[in-house]
Amino acid sequence: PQKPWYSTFTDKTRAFVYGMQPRAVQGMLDFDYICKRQVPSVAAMIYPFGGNHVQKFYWGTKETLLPVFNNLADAIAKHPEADTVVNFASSRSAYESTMEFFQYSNQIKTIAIIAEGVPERRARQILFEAKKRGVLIIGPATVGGIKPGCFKIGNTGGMMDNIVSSKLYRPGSVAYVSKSGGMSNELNNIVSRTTDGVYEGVAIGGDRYPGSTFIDHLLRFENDPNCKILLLLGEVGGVEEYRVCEAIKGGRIKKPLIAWCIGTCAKMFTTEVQFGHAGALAQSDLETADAKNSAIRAAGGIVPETFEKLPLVLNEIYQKLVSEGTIVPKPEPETPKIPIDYSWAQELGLVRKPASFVSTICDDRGQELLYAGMRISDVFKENIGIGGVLSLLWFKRRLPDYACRFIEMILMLTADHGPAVSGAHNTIVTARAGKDLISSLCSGLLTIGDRFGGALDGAAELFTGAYDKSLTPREFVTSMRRQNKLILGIGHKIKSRNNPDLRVELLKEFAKKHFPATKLLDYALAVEDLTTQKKDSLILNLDGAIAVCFVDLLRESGAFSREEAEEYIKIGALNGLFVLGRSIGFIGHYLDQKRLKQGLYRHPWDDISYLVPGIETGRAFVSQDQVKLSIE
Ligand code: Q5B
Repeated sequence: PQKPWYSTFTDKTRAFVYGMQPRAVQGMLDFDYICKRQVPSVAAMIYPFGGNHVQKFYWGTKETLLPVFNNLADAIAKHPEADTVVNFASSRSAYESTMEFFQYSNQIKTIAIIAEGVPERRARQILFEAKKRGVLIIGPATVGGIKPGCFKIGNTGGMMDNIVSSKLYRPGSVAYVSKSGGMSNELNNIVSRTTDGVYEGVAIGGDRYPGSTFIDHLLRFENDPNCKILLLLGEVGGVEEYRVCEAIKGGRIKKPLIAWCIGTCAKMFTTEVQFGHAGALAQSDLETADAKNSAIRAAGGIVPETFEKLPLVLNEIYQKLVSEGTIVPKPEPETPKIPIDYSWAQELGLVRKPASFVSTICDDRGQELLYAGMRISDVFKENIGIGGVLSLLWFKRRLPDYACRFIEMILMLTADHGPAVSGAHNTIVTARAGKDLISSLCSGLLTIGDRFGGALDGAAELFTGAYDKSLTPREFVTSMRRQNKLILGIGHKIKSRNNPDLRVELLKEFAKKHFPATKLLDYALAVEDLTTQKKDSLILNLDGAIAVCFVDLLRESGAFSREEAEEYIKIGALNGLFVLGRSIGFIGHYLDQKRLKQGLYRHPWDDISYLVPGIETGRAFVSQDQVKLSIE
């Protein structure tokens, strides 16, 4: 059924929200929900960027989907029931988007324009077009309006607890119109405390050329039989209040109209004052708040002595209408429970839940990033270096300076060892296969393990275990041989006693010079003495040297308890050092290959021994038996 002309919003009103404003949309849906609306007031959002899609919102405590259209035509076609637009377009695009909506003025009957700073020329063009097409404009520069139990424009009314405390979930008898959105919140509060509540409230916006004015809304309220008291909050600047005076005098407004124009303090200034709103400047005596208050009073409106007395007057008029039987107070419905967002409830300290993650090393929530409690600015002020940062993030503590320098030394020494090692080789092959940096890096990193670069944890465990069991180096070597196991941290493909690994020498030298004790290093060197007797290449390699030195650091620096030291060996912290250091080199190899524009790598046939059963390989004929033998 056709709604009466004065009833702009009903509990069936459906709207398009123009612009990506999920918070405002959720606010509208929450309002609908506590008003017990059957259908959400937002039919769809219109957002010109991206494709048509859906977005998730809450309907009470459950979730629901709302469509987002990237063009008006689709939205209009899909939702012929929507006659209202909440236009969140910026001041730059509010004109164009509103004009576009006018093309559908056979369907769209109300447009709220939220943007501030719409050029006055544009505002007047909108106004002209709206009149021509019979579209009601609320705004620009407005929060909108609210009709309890029916419809809320965007962010009007503020947070849900505010809306509930002003009882905006059910209609009262007082309808107000103001310029200011902020002051309309104050009116919601005053009206809810002094009467049976707000019937409808509209903020027309503070610009010089609002799309609709006081009189447009007051006449709607006058004609609406459910509205019993009219409330006008005018302000300094403009002459719209005089049109209200004429309406009272002419008998077009008969209901009690309480009014106050704010800005009476302007007279205390020696010059004219421009208040917060663009239109809030008296350009003649007629436009002062005092003049307008007097005129309304003279016309028959009820104007209190001061704004502070407004609640009193409202209450008096309300009581009078109740005693006359014009207003019959309705039984108060139960205060609706507001489903509050989890994050807000948590901020208020109302809920708790066990976290899915626990994190103890870093905190990015505050103004400043914290590494294990240390401000990122202090990291630089105190110049703790990458060793210091690593010690904070890996071990959650500051380590002595020599320990930080030792960590940095490890990262530098492990950074690269040429293109021939397994990891660099893989990185290079992957880069040449056209893959990206991360894939190439990962491909290199995935080769790190017991044999290549990832022997640190194993070495630490083996040497420490043997040392703690008080095995002599010989007993240790023999027991490993008996178990047919290689000693991790021993042996190198190219380095040997005769061709020592200088990196290991540098490490040993540093540890000997700076560490309080090097018990594990000494033990490992004694093991090396034995293994190199068997083969020159069975030296304490880089992995082994880092591992034993790091155990010495964990145990002897005084920064860790014995349990912590054991734990770091067990949980694989030491391999992390090689991984981190060598990533530098792998990335270098990746960049090198890309710079050199190296093409796809294919391994040469002559470097592969094809031992395929019964097939002439071109080099030699290999029989089935030979293959079997070579496999065995
Ligand atoms: N034998 C490293 O092998 C290598 C023995 C051993 C007892 C051992 C081997 C090994 C343990 C793992 C380890 C880290 C595979 C190495 C690194 C980073 C790098 C790399 C780079 C970089 C070398 C010859 C004879 C055999 C073996 C015996 C060998 N290792 N006995 N304990 N550990 N080590 N990995 O040279 O009787 O003749 O059969 O697995 O610590 O990855 O630069 O390249 O910076 O990138 O191929 O430095 O030592 O020796 O296998 O021919 O063995 O010695 O049982 O005895 P090779 P093999 P036998 S550092």
